[in-house]
Amino acid sequence: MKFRNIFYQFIFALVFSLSAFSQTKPVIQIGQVKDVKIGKQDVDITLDNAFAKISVYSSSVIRVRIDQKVLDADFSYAVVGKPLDVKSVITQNDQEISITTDSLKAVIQKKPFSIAFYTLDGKVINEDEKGLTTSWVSSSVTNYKKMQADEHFVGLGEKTGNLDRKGNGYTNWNSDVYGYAVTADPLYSTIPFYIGLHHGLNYGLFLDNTYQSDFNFGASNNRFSSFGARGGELNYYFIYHKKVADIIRSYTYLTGRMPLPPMWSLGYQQNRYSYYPEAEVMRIANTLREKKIPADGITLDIHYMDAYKLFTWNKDRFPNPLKMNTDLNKLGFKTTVIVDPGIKVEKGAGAYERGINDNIYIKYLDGEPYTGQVWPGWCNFPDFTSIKGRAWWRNEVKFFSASGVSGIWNDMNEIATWGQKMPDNVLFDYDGKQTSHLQAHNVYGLQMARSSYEGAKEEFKERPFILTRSGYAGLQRYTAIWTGDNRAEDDHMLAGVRLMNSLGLSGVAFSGMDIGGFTGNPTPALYTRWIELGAFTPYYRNHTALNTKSSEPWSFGEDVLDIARNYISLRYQLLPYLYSNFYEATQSGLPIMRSLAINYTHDPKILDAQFQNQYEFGNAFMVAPFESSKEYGKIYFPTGNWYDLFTDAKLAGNQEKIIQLNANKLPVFVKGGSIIPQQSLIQNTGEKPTDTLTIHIYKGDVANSFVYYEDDGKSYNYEKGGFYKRLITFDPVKKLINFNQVEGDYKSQFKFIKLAFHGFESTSGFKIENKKIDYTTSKFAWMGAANNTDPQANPYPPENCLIKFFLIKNEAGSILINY
Ligand code: NBV
Repeated sequence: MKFRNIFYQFIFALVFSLSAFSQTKPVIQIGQVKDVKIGKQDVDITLDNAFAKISVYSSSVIRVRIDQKVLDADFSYAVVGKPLDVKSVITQNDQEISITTDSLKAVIQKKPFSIAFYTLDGKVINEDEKGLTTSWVSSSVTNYKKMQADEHFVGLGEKTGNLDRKGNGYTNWNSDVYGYAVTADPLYSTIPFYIGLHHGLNYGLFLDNTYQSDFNFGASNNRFSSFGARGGELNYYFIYHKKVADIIRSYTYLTGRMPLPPMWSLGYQQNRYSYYPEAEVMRIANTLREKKIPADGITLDIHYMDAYKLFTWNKDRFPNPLKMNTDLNKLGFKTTVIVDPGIKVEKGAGAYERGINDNIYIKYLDGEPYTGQVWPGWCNFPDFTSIKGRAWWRNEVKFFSASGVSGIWNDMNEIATWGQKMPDNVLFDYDGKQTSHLQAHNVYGLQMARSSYEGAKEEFKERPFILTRSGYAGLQRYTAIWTGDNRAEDDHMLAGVRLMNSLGLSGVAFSGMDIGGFTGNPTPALYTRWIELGAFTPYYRNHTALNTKSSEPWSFGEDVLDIARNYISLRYQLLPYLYSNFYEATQSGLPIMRSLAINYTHDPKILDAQFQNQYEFGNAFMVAPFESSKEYGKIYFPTGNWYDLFTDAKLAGNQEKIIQLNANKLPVFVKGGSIIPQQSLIQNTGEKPTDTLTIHIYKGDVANSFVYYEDDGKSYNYEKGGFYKRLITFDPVKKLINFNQVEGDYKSQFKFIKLAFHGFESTSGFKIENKKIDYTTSKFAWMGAANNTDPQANPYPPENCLIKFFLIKNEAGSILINY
């Protein structure tokens, strides 16, 4: 029976594709529904000109697959989440098929085929443009959606431009774009996932297709938004939730979430192209320590290699890498090294020969490995889309563990070669489904980063840090990403913020940009602004190109150094807050840098270009970045109540306010209701803070909570219960603060909790479980006050900032405080 079905399907497909070939029509429409097979959670549909499968993945996620031929076996480099067994009611009549879950309804019109998604109370969330629906032009497939009244779009990964993508079109084809313009497209990575907003509704749409893909959000048209790819299936996931945060949660359910990073990777990283020889690396590390600039990472760029050959050290520059890295470790630094995919073609050379022996390079049809030119000269490239290619690379990674390296930085993995024109006809294994460069290009970087991650996980003693330039949807499972070769210009600093916010909306929580700019030289003012801002980004790395001036924090004079030190110090004090936020990202996929589109989605002001660079850092801080040249800046305060981080000045929500800008003060505000843990200043994450954790509580009007998370920051013990986690809630209506019971068996490094209350002028009588306790009022200097040498450059401690605080024991059981 099954065989007969397959046979008929095959004949049908054959006749159909022959007829498609003979058609001379320039555009082939999907046509009408001819046959429907309803399963428990899915529907198979045969159409005039295509085959489709619609399946329920969860009550909020519906997957649509459409192809001109019978659908291939399911395969994805991005999606790891399996469909959940959920209630779905599927019915049909002559006109339509309807699929209803607990949270949405999909209606498929039969003549012609089109899909619409509705809320359960009948509002249109998203619908095919009925005249255009789905069509093919040669092998390119495109789905056209009706542009809803006042519809806006955010996300789509590493994309330049405005937060609101309406009126623009974008292409996904991973590209090496040295010193790119702030309007350039495409850049290095492909994440074909966006979020649509209209009428108070929001949905996510993820096109899982690795060919070049194109998105049109009403660019030169007012009829539709569209998405499509140059080949392969139209394979998309439609996600509907009431909150954008839940859309990100579902999207990262599908594409996976980041693993817990090592704590050191949240510290400050010092980098340049390139630090060498060893003496220079040690000079940089020692200077950071001497100048009391907290730091955890040193990064080695391509000059550490012997003639740029992968898996080698230049022995003149680095005679004993293991010793150097061990010495760095003793100073509290971890070493990250760059890797490129190109393996130099050189008879007798170790890595090259091992690659030939294991037959892992990408090839042409005639069996000759593809040869392209990069740093070392002519190179072959491992096929990271093959099991054996990845296994080979994982084994090569032993070279780094043997040299005491802690992080791997994957560069040039778009693939970048001189000339930038890699031939279409190079073949890739694509995990047993051999394909051409056209389909494999956009996942090459992802698979390289994956191989580095898996190799490092096997070989390194502790959690590795992986960084990549190129990637595809799902990259967060293996790696952090940085935004490549930006320029030392104000608009690049701001564009970088939007790039990272967009990455965050697209499932990537761990991102960074070259602080100070890669090409060119920043003015001291720009450098100052950038290094301040960097403290409020997930990956905090200063980097600059080969022929630029020095860019270490001490290179721009004493005033800049003081400010840089203050903000880096502030970052280190906020690590308990930051690490808890990273933990949250591992659980929910929510980013660290949060575009205001996440929490204030339907407030039209947040999409206004004058406020689009504002973002939240976790749930507590709102950062408002401005060009370094500006003297005044207009900030929008969304609903709620806000505090100036440095003065505790109160600011009402729902207002625009012009503030004076000051070189030594990044505009950062705290949301009323926030709960922020802070530790004492340390110089690197290997150093122990004092035994007291300060928890700042800002008076607000609505209840809030914070999941505090702590573990050893380096091992995998947390997987076996080696963590310390507790929910802290603050309910201003009930006037209650509750430290819930601790979960996990890790012993917190903090014995005491110092509660610091902001904005509570009129309170009195704090009680812990009926036991009245005293509290003191004090001038409480936090944030790098220890280094407050130059009051001109340093706004701390804040003047007029009276914070009431008291100290309690950090007990495992729940602690209830009322006032
Ligand atoms: O390896 C050198 C650089 C690196 O510093 C940079 O961060 C990468 O984006 N790399 C590109 C190679 C090309 C530089 C012109």
